[in-house]
Amino acid sequence: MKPGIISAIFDEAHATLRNNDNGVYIKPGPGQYPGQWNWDAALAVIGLASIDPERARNEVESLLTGQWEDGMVPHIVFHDPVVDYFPGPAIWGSAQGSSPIPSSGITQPPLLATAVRILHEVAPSIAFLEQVVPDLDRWHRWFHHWRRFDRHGLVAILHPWESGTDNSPRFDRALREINGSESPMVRRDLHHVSAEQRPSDSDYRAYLRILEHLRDAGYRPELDESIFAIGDTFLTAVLAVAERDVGYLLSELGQASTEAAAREASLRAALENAWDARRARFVDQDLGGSDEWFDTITGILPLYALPRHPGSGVLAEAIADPASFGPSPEYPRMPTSVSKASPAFEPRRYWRGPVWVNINWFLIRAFQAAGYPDLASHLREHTLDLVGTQGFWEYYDPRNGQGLGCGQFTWSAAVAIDLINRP
Ligand code: 9WN
Repeated sequence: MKPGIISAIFDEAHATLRNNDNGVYIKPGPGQYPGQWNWDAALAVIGLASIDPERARNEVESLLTGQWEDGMVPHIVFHDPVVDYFPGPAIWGSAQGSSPIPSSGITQPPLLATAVRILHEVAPSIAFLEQVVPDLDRWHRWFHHWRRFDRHGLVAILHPWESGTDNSPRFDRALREINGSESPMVRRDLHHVSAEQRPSDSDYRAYLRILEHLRDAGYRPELDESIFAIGDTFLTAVLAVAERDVGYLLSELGQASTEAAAREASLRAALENAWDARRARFVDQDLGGSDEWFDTITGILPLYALPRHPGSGVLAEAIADPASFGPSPEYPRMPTSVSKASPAFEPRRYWRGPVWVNINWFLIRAFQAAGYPDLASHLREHTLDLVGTQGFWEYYDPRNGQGLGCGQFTWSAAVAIDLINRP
């Protein structure tokens, strides 16, 4: 890619982050997402690390202002009193609970410690680490306390929104068994994006029912009280790497990191156990007891935490395979979020087929660590070409690269900056 094109992408990306920045937090996108989302903020920090470390530090601090007393860092922190988003703070009802400011009552993939490590490596600040590392460590402990129902198993999510990959087909079985909520529901997302690119109404009714159920249980139900519980390979992999990184950050502070190392080892062991040799994928643990399975990108992503896994070769092949996740004449953009061979594949619907560049970031880092430099650098070039030709969208149609969902999207810009500055 020519240096002129790279520098144009970089400038546009930086401008996008500035435009979405309201001074307190960086919105995921201009209209649709009026709050601070958890893993979006972490990706923004990764993008800003090398260009505006002070702003990146403030983003971390902002997100942590929403940390609950028990350690959970919520998936949305509502910094603004009036929010044009459904479900907003009144529905979550968490302002009266153990949250210091209005927030959702669930969490999201814990990428923040990794983001803080990347930031620290570029722009070290021990004073900043002293301030935030204990909170990151507390959040990680929260996962082990509340979400390792089976000490040897994967980290459980209790709502599809916790996965970050909301309407992925991997949740279809569980959602089918949930009676949708009949509470008033305003699909504000559809004011911004066409319905065919978003989760369905019946998905939303189920999301709302699970929310209500969790809210009634004070957001801390026992496993047998949960109407939705999935051991999530992807979130487990993100946490395993984040445990490594919090261990590193603790050691920068001269503190013992043995507990973080033990937690990391136990998560890695759970991921090893989640490898399904027959399917050649990492497979979620459906705590509702079903083995319905779809071939989704999250079956490959745990390589990010286990780069030396013997399955790495098969996973690399699947990413490049035109019949599954790789580019084909009809679908030249890659990788699709669901295999094209899967009956669940829908090229334009959210987490059921489109290309997501935040996912590409995890894959690039995974294949670099796993010793597939050609694949990693192809994915990197392909991703930069996608954002360079189409702009920074939330997700992309694999048939023609058309941008879908929300435009001017923060994490797509942040990923581009990181891929440029840390190739
Ligand atoms: C619900 C903000 C978030 C991302 C998620 C993505 C989407 C929200 C929504 O947007 O979810 O949390 O309203 O659809 O699925 O990964 O963090 O960008």
